[in-house]
Amino acid sequence: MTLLHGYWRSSAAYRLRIALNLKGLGYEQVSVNLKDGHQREASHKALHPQGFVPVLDIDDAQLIQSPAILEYLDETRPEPVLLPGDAAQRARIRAYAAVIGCDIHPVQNLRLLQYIRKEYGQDADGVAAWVRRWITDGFSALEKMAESDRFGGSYLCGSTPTMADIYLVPQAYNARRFGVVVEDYPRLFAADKAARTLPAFEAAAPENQPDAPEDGH
Ligand SMILES: N[C@@H](CCC(=O)N[C@@H](CS)C(=O)NCC(=O)O)C(=O)O
Repeated sequence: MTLLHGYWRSSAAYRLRIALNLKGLGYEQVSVNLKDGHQREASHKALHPQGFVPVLDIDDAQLIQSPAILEYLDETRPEPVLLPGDAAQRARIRAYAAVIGCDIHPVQNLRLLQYIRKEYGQDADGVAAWVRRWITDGFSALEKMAESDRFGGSYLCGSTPTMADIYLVPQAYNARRFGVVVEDYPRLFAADKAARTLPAFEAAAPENQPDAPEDGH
């Protein structure tokens, strides 16, 4: 049985839910309540030394780090492929993923936001302004990349959903959560919308997870 240790609102876990759904892989979810700090408990750190989600328990291995896990899934279950096309297209898809996964997402991680709040005396508005600052910066670059892309299609980097969309959709969810107007980035907005109509993305949405609270917070 494949087990996903995640959290309804974790965008890195959201990426894996989308990929598992796209590939038609069944899995059960173990909720690690980030809000209550369960990620820092010794039992979870035994699985993930950084105290993060997700962890994917699959094929008798416990895998960490969503970029590594997505590549693992694509290597072991190649259909449908998440990194399609020639080397140039695959490099472009990885570039979209890296802008989000390396440059936007890490500066809005929960532990960082908690640190800013505590050590730099920021309230919820100050923290949200910080998050918006870095999402808008990254989204402006992504929008320019999408404008100049030769790979076309309804999705972010081509005519099929790829790893680029797997990173975009959770990041766009977070953007909306913190008050970024995603419509200001027309290509990103269109790609996010197109991907979210697919059942694999819809089923992976935070509000559709078993551990999502009824009030959505
Ligand atoms: N690079 C890691 C990032 C994982 C990550 O940032 N996870 C967040 C949730 S999206 C987390 O567990 N945060 C816990 C915390 O900040 O205390 C990955 O892609 O797996």
